[in-house]
Amino acid sequence: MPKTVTFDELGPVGLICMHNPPVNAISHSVRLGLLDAIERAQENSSIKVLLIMSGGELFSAGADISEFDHPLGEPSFQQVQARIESCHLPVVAAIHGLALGGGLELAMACHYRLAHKNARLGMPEITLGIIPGAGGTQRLPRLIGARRALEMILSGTPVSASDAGSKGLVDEVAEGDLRDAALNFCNRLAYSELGPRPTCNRTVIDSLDDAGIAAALHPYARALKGRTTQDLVIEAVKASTLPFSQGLAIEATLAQKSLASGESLALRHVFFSERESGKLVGVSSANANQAPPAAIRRVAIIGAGTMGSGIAMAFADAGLEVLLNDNDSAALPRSREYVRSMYASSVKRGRLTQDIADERIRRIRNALELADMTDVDLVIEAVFEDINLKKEVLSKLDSILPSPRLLATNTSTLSVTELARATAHPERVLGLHFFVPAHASKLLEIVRTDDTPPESLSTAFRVAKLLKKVAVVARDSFGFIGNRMMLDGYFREAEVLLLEGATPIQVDTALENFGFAMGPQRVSDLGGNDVGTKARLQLFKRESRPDPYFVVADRLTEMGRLGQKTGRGFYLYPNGSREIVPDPEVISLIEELASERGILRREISEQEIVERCILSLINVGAMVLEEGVAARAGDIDVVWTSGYGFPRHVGGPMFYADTLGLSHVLQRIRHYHERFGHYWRPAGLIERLADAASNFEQWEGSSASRS
Ligand code: 3H9
Repeated sequence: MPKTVTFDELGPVGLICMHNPPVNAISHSVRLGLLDAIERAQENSSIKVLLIMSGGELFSAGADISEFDHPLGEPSFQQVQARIESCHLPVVAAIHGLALGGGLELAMACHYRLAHKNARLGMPEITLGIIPGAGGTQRLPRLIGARRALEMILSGTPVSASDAGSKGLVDEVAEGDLRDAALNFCNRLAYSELGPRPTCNRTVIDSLDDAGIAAALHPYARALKGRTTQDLVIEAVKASTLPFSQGLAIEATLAQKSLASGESLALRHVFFSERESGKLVGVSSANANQAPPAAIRRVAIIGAGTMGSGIAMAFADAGLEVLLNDNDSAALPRSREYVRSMYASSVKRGRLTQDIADERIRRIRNALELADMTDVDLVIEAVFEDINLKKEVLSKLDSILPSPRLLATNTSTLSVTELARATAHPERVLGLHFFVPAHASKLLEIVRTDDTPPESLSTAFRVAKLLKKVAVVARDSFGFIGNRMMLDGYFREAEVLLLEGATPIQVDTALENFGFAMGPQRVSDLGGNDVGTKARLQLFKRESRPDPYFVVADRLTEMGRLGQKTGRGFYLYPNGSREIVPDPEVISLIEELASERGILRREISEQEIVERCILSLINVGAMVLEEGVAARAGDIDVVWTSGYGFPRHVGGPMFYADTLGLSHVLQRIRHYHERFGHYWRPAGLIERLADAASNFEQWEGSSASRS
């Protein structure tokens, strides 16, 4: 087995180097290697200073998260760190790339820290539902103060090396070659009076009061809604003013509590599912080069509407050259104006400098003819959702662009198979389903057909990685993964609940309390009720659905109540405000639609609203899975947590179903099936798994899911 930690003697410097690709996670073997190297160095009288560095792209991404399901093997982080801190030789950490979580905690246990100017340092544990449990909540306040430590841990976002330097987290920021700078630093240290400088012996310069805690929490109030990890973080950081060993013991108890929490299990599931979803089913990372992706440097976007312009921005943000084409002569200048205004607003909010915005705008160039597209690596068509128009554009592109370069359609409703087969090379046409706003939304659904080979999927995964989006593959079908579950499950149930007696605000509040970023009716109003109506009309050309199916939303569209953009939809938005105001007229309309269908309205509890909306989401999700539209339950969870506002800390609908227990899920679905009939028919997969006392996670690991 390759060694994950090496030790070299470089004059007075003992160089300990971590080599644990891909991210130098501090797994059991690394902890063992570190301890062993420190012991060896201590016994070597010619060594005066110890230097800890890493090979590869980054210092360390922290603890090995895959070890969290079992008790961590010895030596523990604490044992390794105590050994470093008590070492009679000064120990220096030299950081490049990233030092995250346990990686930064290791560096903080060292006596001195250097960071390359491009390095970033952070404590992302909160994003995994845990607290920094390897001394981070005790050492960080000793280095930068309790208030700043709390802010950094709550944010979960890394800081730059220069920021770390000004906070006192690192002693020196190095330019140029880090190894040279670090050896230079160590040589100076070896011949100076400065010796070991244990962080644990420092005192915390400030303490946390209620006002400080409230101010630190404020920016994350939305992100942390419904979460509990932050309470454990606060308790641990408060304990940093106690003697070090006491604080460390409190941290250890709280860390265990956080690791065992449902929130952490769910967030860790999402973390690994997001990485898994960007891989071909049945192809491990090691074998991925069997289907090598094509290089992507220049792309072309056809269709310069809001979606096409957003996609162009996504590529420009990623540093690619973009050609934008539209057959409407007014569309290109309009798009340029839109792109400019979007970037101007980013500059105004301090997210970009004007120079960077200008550079990105320059990357998007207009192309007046489709024939200009010959030297691009990928074309995405985002023209009007009309099957004949899209067929025409794709087959023209197919004749212009040399094969096997990828042709993608951004359709959300049409048959990708039919579009692909309109060209001479259906194997190179697939769906890239972006979500609005395309440059900012995290999810990219990759829609494959029966003709799509692994190479095309690999290239699509590369596109997602370039754009820093999470990719999920869906088989071509009605609504793919996300919209099918939204329309046939979640949103449909929300509409039926309206007909049965709930009000829009009741439904939205119930689901927002469950943890959704926004309730379904607010989402419809934001996106435009007309947009939903048009999409459903297109989808019905593939498959129809029986009444009642979005009768309220469609009637609102007919009435011109399109949502926020017209000031009226499910709610009123007086004077262009984004704040919702319930409208009695909408209730009357719902009553009328219910009475036309003979539905008796009644009081509906919040619990019933949540249960029905979430169970219907799970039920349709199981159908999507057994039909092979999604390859993995985890893929569905990624779609819903990254694209549809499902709370990450609940893990996604399929993970949540496992948490509830599938026999309970089935029993409740059967209950609603008896009450409401056919559309609550339980998915066969849920029945089979519940009968076998199994769950989605176990099914995923079995061969049944792959057949
Ligand atoms: C912690 O430190 C707890 C301590 O406080 C207390 C302990 C007691 N462990 O994301 P990528 C894998 S908690 C194990 O695609 P990128 C990942 O699964 C930790 N595996 O690359 C993937 O594997 P595969 C706090 C990890 O370049 C591969 O590495 N740290 C870990 O887009 C490549 O990952 C964090 O939360 C890990 N820690 O992004 C940081 N990290 O190839 C989590 C990654 O088999 N990591 N893997 O699919 C990240 O944020 C990103 O991975 C990183 C690289 C930015 C580092």
